[in-house]
Amino acid sequence: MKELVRRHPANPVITVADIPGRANCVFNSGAVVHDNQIVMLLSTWVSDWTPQFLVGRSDDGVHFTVSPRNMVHPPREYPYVQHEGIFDTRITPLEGWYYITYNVASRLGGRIILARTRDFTEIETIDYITGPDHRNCVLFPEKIGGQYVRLERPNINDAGDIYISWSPDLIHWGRTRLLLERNTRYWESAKIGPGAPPVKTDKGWLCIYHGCRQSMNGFAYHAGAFLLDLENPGRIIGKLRDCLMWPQEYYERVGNVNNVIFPTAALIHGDPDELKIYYGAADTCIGLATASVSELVEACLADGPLPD
Ligand code: BMA
Repeated sequence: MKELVRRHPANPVITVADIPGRANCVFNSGAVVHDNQIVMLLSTWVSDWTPQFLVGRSDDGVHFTVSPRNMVHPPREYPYVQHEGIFDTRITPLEGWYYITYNVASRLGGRIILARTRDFTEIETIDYITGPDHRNCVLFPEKIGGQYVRLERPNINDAGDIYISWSPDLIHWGRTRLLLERNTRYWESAKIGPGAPPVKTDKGWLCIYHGCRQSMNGFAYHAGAFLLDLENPGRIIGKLRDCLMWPQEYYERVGNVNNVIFPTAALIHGDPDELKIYYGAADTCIGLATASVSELVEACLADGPLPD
């Protein structure tokens, strides 16, 4: 397969050196375009392994300035334990807000919280929007058929498949259906989950997700892509057979958790055919890869709804 993505030569674009103070890692962080800048809600663990969410801003999508102010405090209710963490921020622009979802880990299982902001100066926590045990959740950037829509990964025995759910108000979710099962290909045989919030294209919703294979040394995380029908996003109309990316570079292969490429944002900023894919690398730093939107869409369609 032709390479559909190109890693940015400045990778990794964000490391702990960009975090004010002392941090162990910065990874798997959601991002959006706001005021013509790329704004990222950086998921970082400071030196005693306490999680913090910091705002990073960039004019070019490559060089980020990071504020030292922690934007989110973990909930006191639900048996939250600081060393288990809050992480995996995802951001969706929707109806004038930036809606943020993130994972709250707990010995009783992870849950997803919904929060929102207008401009990243303050973040308002709304509520839990899943029970346990859920790991990743991304919102679509508009209502479809009068309902809000999300993709999610229930975490069952540390495995996962991708489900789609619907809501009238972003709080109450239902009509949950299986969208894509793990193990359609070997690179995604152990678990899959949503990555970046879906991107609207003229041919469908382009979704960049993660898929894992289990090796003798643990999971290896890859990035993949599929395309959903615009009016009925519960229908896959194209899916790449191959993964888009797998851990190849040193910073993707070696870190706090080795062999992790975890896509978290797919943004159009400037060139309308260029997708900027941000991803956590080895649970330690953040990489950027670019791809042509039209090439990705055509490649998904060419491989068909489900691979042979
Ligand atoms: C997943 C999430 C990710 C992380 C990955 C590998 O379950 O927690 O944030 O990148 O594990 O550790």
